[in-house]
Amino acid sequence: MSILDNRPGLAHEVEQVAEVAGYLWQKGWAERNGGNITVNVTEHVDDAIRAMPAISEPRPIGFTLPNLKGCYFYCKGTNKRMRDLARWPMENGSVIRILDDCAHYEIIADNPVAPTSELPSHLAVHNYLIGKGSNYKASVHTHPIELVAMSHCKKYLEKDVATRLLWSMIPETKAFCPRGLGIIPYKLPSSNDLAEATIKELGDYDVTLWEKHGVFAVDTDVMAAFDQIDVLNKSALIYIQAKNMGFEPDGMSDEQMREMTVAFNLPK
Ligand code: 2HA
Ligand code: ZN
Repeated sequence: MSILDNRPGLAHEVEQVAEVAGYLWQKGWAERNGGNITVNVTEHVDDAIRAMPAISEPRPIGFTLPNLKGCYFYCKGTNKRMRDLARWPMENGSVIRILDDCAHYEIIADNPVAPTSELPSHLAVHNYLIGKGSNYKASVHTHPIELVAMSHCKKYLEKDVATRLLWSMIPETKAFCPRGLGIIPYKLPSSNDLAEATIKELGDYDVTLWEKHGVFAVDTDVMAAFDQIDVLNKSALIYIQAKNMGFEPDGMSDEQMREMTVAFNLPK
């Protein structure tokens, strides 16, 4: 028996997570247990799920997150591999219920797999998204090689320098990542500082670059969040290829960027 049985909506969400987990591994962005994914699945929760007994003791989140009252999340498991999650999502992740105090959670299905080490930052982000009335349900953290490499250079950590460079490599990047790439100076992984800095940047960006670590992206579903990271990293690859060929790429001109921004009705 699985919580996914006879629940096509919920099963689809988890299948999408598994599909994206496979992509992260294939791209080389998910070494060992690297990266994590959480999805707010509350809209798929029925009375039978609400009545399901916990299969773990209540555990502290580390924050009190008032907007998460009554919410349920599918979370990648801590220390689990994306490449394993791709095949067995309910053995390498679990569904959790936020308790009414909004400070604790419990695991309800299918197995007592402890959620990701980045759970406090993921849940704080979901709390923030709900608070601002966003329809975003998914957050993805991963280690895309070329974007992380760029984060080792101070020049690309200045506000919107990387965004403008990456947008100018290929028209699709601004079209499909219209809010650009926010930058977060290095912070200890899993720390509250990292969570707070991420939330601050998500006011202006859907994708943030954690210096010398990875990216954190949010969107309506896990596939859309992955796509935003993928188009940015594709641009980074094009930039690096040009540099490897021995020249600095011209990039699209300001006029070409303006023309496209108007034609596709993108934010300025
Ligand atoms: O979950 O990537 O930042 C493993 C990580 C932590
Ligand atoms: Zn990480």
